[in-house]
Amino acid sequence: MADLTKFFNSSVKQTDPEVSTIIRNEIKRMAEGLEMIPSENVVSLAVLNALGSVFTNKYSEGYPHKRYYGGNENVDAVETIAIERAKKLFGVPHANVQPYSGSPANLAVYFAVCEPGDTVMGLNLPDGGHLTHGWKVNFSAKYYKSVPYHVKPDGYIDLDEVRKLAHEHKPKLIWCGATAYVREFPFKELGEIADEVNAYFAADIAHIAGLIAGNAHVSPVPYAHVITTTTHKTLRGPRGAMIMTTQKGLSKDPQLAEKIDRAIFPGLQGGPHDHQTAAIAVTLGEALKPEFAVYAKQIVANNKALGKTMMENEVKLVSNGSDNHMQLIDLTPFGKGKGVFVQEALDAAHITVNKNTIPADPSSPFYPSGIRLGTPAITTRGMKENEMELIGKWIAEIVNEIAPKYNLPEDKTKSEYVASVQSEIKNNAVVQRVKSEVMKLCEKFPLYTTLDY
Ligand code: DSN
Repeated sequence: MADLTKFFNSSVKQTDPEVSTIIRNEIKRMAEGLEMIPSENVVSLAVLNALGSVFTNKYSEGYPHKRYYGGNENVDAVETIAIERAKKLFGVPHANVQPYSGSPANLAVYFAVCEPGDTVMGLNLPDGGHLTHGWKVNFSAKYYKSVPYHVKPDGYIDLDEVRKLAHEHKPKLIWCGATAYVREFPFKELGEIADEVNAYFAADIAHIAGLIAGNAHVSPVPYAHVITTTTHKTLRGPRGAMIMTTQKGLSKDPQLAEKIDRAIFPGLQGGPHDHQTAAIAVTLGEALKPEFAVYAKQIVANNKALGKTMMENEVKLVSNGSDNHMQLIDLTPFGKGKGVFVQEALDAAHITVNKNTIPADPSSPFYPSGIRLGTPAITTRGMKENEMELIGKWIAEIVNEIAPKYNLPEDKTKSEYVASVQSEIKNNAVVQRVKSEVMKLCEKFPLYTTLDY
């Protein structure tokens, strides 16, 4: 293995061998495996450098040129660059780059436009929606009245249901966005429904921000009032988030951008993470370059090739395919709650995915009946359609080998049963063979090609 630790880890190695070893192990895990969790990516060395910069030492409550602390001239400069680049990249009049991550960004939207008890609508979590869009255990359903909408059996958002529920419940806020949705989001149609009932329309583009930036997915900017996104998924930046207010949002409420800013600080957060802001600025600079659009389109092309190969090899996909960067494998033809076994087997073969609910899942979120996977990180490593065919076949082999073999007990012994079959799954001959093929492929596509190591 190339010794990436020389670049990433030399100071830690000198002072803290224990943590250094763990970092080294994580570099090895990433380098020798296919990262296919669709919300993850591989950031550039420039982003890593900015994230590991001295900006982590600084406090800077407030916004550029309006701070509560001294010594912020460089923080002002870098935050201003991040804001201007976000505005340019997405074509919006206002951006806030301070949210610590996606959930706080979404919380800030509620804080800005709703009062506790107001009605809100979002995609139901088991149908692919996000916790913060009104799932029952989250603040978004504890402090607001949540009316979830669903997808149809074909995997597309049920717009007739959304319209019916919106007219019946008159929500203050309607969310569009998801963690597990494979079709293009109907921003225009949902924006029209929100307008019919005078609701705010918020597009949470966390998963697809990079696709939108690279013109590989329709943009919500003409239709939404406010847009939230994380910066670490397809956008390929550090962990972090942004909230953008659109011209439509400012027309509905000229104070909206100010309300969003005040919701983040002083409403919810303290000092911004300036090292994160610097890394977001670098990320947005990268996303503004023409090669980023090539990357974004390749993510989608790779995902289509992957889906096609899996389907040709007897793997059932939710919605029979995908428009974006992710696929959802439906394991119900093998029984219910099989996601845990297939995740375990793919992990052992160095293909990292996550078990996930599928629409109308007959099992539960902890023991779901699906697998979520996608192409952002492996596309960053330079893989193309030919590699997707190989990977799709390997995944299909493992699904067809493992899913029929193991059945989750109905009673409370589920976790004991899963633990008892772990080592058998890991040592399965198909899993072991795929693992060695995956490792050979990974050698051809190093994690960091620009590094001289
Ligand atoms: N955890 C993120 C994801 O994996 O999609 C959503 O918050």
